[in-house]
Amino acid sequence: MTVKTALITGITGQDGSYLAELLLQKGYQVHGIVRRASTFNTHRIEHLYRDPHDPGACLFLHYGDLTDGTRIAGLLEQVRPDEVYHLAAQSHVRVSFDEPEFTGNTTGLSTTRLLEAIRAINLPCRFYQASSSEMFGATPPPQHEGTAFHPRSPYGVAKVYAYWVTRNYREAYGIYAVNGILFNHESPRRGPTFVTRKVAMAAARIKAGLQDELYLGNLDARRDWGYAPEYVEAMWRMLQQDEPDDFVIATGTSYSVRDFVEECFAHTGLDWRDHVRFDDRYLRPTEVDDLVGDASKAERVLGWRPTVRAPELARLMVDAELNAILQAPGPDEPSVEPALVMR
Ligand code: NDP
Ligand code: GDR
Repeated sequence: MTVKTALITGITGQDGSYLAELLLQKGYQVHGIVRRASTFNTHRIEHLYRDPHDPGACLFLHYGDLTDGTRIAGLLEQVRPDEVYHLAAQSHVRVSFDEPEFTGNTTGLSTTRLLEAIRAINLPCRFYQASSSEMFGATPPPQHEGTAFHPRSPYGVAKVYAYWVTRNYREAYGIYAVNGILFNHESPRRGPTFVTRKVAMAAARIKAGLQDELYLGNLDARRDWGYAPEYVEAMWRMLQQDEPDDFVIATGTSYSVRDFVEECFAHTGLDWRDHVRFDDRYLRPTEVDDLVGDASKAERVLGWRPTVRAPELARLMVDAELNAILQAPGPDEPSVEPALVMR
């Protein structure tokens, strides 16, 4: 049996780490692109790593940055993957208002860099684009594959560009390129500045007596929150179809930020109103008010169905934070991690 090879951009992120786990379980050889940082950024995939000299090693990491087209093309040529999962991005919506040009370059133009390299070297691979419900923005729910886009942030605008360039390379050059239009999905590995993780961490820390207050912005926004490990399964299924197509992935339910906060605090036996304060720094110049995805096409074609919804998600994220506090290293124990990309 031939071993399939996958290349993941953004392997050090939330989704990249779960996807790497899934593909390794399925017997893939997995290559990941990691950007060089002055601190270690590989903590989410450390548990998957084996020394590359080990004959059983199936995970290989390469330095690279989305803004460096020459390097991206060189890596595609070197690795020659069967499947490319393009997950890397400046993925924070609020930050995209502060860094709109950088966000356009990384979140938008990087998709063209990858697709153009695939076209130029005539690589017969399948390509997954991490598209987002943020593309729907101001268009009222429920949102599905045919819903008009009305992005409300530089991030959303960049994702619309990447969506269309993915479709264009599919139509123009026959590349097997798909858009997964994923609604918010969370986990204990979520970045700590996204609202779900920020709230789960704070609820646990307040319970443990490590902090007292939590500052948040708009509590009225509504999101369709799912569980990240289930969403990476959908990414993989999209690349196993006979024909390339685009799919919405969502739970079909919506909760407000306030609902999520209430669930997290109630799970620890606290009243959120005693601890949550408002800070307008967390507001966005334009907000996305209400997202509810209709994933019926994914259920019909991919056989994909979510099982975890926001209340359960809130509880499992708070439990993970409480466990992390219990297991935190003592003052004399080392807390450094190894660097995984060796050069
Ligand atoms: P994360 O923010 O957790 O991960 C982003 C990844 O991109 C990290 O590995 C990061 O590296 C990498 N990255 C950022 N900039 C660069 C760069 N210039 N060069 C190379 N790598 C870079 O995102 P998620 O895992 O949550 O999301 C994955 C993708 O899916 C993103 O494109 C996101 O926009 C999109 N998406 C996410 C949704 C969600 O709810 N999570 C929903 C819909 C779409 P580092 O670790 O060094 O920071
Ligand atoms: P979002 O996620 O913008 O939907 O993008 P985020 O968790 O940042 O915000 C969700 C909602 O919560 C409100 N909010 C706050 N948000 C943050 N981050 N911090 C706060 O203190 C706070 N207070 C209130 C926000 O205003 C917003 O309405 C995520 C990212 O993963 C994108 O990459 C992805 O494409 C979309 O989900 C789908």
